[in-house]
Amino acid sequence: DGWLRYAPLPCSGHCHSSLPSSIAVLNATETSPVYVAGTELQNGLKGVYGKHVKVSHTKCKSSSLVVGTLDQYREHCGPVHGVPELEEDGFWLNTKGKNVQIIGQNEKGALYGTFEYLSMLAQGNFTKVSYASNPAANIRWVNQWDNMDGSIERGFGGPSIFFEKNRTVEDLTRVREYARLLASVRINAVVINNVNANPIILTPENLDGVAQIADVFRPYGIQVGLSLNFASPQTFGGLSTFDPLDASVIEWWSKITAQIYERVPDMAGYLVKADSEGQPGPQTYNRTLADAANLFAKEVKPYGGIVMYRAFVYNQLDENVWTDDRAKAAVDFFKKLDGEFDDNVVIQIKYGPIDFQVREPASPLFANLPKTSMAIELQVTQEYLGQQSHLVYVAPLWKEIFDTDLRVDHKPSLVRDIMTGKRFNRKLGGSAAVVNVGTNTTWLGSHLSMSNLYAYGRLAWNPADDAEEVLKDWIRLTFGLDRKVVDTITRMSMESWPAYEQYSGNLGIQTLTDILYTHYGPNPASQDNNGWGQWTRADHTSIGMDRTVSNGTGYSGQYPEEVAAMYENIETTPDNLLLWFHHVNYTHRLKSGKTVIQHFYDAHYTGAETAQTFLTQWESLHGKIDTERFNHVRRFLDYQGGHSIVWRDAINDFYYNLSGIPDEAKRVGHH
Ligand code: GCW
Repeated sequence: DGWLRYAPLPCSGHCHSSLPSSIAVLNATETSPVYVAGTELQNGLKGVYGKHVKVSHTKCKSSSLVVGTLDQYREHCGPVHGVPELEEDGFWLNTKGKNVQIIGQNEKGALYGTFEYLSMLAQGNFTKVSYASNPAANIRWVNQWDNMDGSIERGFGGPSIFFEKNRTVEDLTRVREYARLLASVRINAVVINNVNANPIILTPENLDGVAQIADVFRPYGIQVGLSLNFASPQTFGGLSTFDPLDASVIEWWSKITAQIYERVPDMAGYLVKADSEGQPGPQTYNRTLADAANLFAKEVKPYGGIVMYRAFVYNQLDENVWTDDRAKAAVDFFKKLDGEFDDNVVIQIKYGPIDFQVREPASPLFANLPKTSMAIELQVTQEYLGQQSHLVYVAPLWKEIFDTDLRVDHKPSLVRDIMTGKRFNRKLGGSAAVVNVGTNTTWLGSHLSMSNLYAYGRLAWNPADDAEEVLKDWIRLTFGLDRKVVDTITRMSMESWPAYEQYSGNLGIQTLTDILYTHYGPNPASQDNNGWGQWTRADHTSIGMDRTVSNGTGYSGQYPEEVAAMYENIETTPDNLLLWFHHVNYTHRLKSGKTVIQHFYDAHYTGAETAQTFLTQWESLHGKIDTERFNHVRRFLDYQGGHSIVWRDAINDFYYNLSGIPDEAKRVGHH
């Protein structure tokens, strides 16, 4: 149930009389989101306050709560008063009047409003409110990297809930539960198969299965999308080519698209990873990435679908070349194509230019596509961030990216306003997060990681929301209202990303985790001497990537003037991105006055110390959390405390051995 547990709360004071006793649901069709809203209300009120409420479909006037769309309201209940203009998927929640009104611009909106109301009640909040809430963006997607054999790439919560043995699964119970969770945080589409896509998703049997999955998601207002393998016409369709401009290829994709939409008339669209990490793409035929994106865009357009085309395109590089830089790849590939993408193409851009690292500057691509729709790509699954074995609340990281001002044309240009489409007046925009839930009962593999999924949904709806406030809602819904529980989990969570950064990759070194195989645990040597381009360029005397225009890779020049100037100059580059932009001696002094190497040593101690407090903080909650969850979380935090020491010593020893510079506090090399 995640945060939708509807755990019992005591009903005190006017509680019972403030709760609705009868509900009018303005749509009697069982598969409609408004109907689902009614069921959810019934279950919620029963679960939280033990109150049984009757549901009717027409008795508008005599019910104490009405849920429906604006149109349904007018039809069944008469004119609506005081509701401001609602945007697509928006809702109006009014608990001030005689009866509670939950009115959506559409059915989805009504369901979202219902979950909002239930979230208040489940947090014991009886404040009288009346307000409208509208989404900041229309793309609020999640991606699952589920393989057809049931494994999940970078998934840490067990096998797929969608696929097994190259087929879609029969029992869709978990799919329905996932739909419920996602709808409650206003996610409106899910791509169910891995971006490293297997063409057999397109067999008739599997498309029938996709249709069944879509049927389960639909009542929750969630559309299904599919990842495509660019070479499918050849490897799966038997054509001699997959050239995106070849007539037979275009016809093949038309047929496939028609077969899909016949089964899933509201399919959200396609997600495409091409010319990336060995995936086939248009470059095989010297076609542009826009040729590829537009091929699919034209196919899904008549059905109202969109194409999410991933910006994650880069080549293997040579570290001996000082100016080679993977961080430059996205702008190099895409900037020149700005304006050439069809209007239902959205470029899906990872938040930073490399790959979900613990610290990256915002991708400069956001500043370079004013005539193209964009969405940001985030990860809920903690691929590089401890893989759910470490507590890392990631929302504060996302917020730093959202709030970065890229100063395009010397005007305020927050990433959040670019990605939502606001800054450049694009109709489409928003976000996609790689979630990778599995069949594990905790969904992601660990209870505390669910704060990231919850926060993702909340911030997809409103990226201006506060990460800590969102977290507190999640804690209350998940673990109850006890003050100490809320304060403790808040503190641990808010400390977690900074701590993880301190012991796994500080000063903008991006990450020191193993990048070659597992993406887990310390391996500072793995960054260099290979073609992946996640280099630290560490040697005996110095470290960091010189990404300046004057002396380095030129990456800083991909940002608009003001931002470029800030990063170009070592004096104005923030310490937490120093080694991202500059190559310096270990003895270089930071703004704090410390040398780089001493900061490394100290930060690894501080980060590990903080991580070691998580267990004791958690243990102070003994008796306040059910034994099962208490022990499950306890085991992870115990492990994290130990692993943070492994991290600390592995990294500190590595740089001590490399630089030969002693630790002023005489810890490193002496333990
Ligand atoms: O982060 C890297 C991962 C790959 C992933 C790729 C991508 C799905 O290591 O596992 O492939 O990024 O985002 O496409």
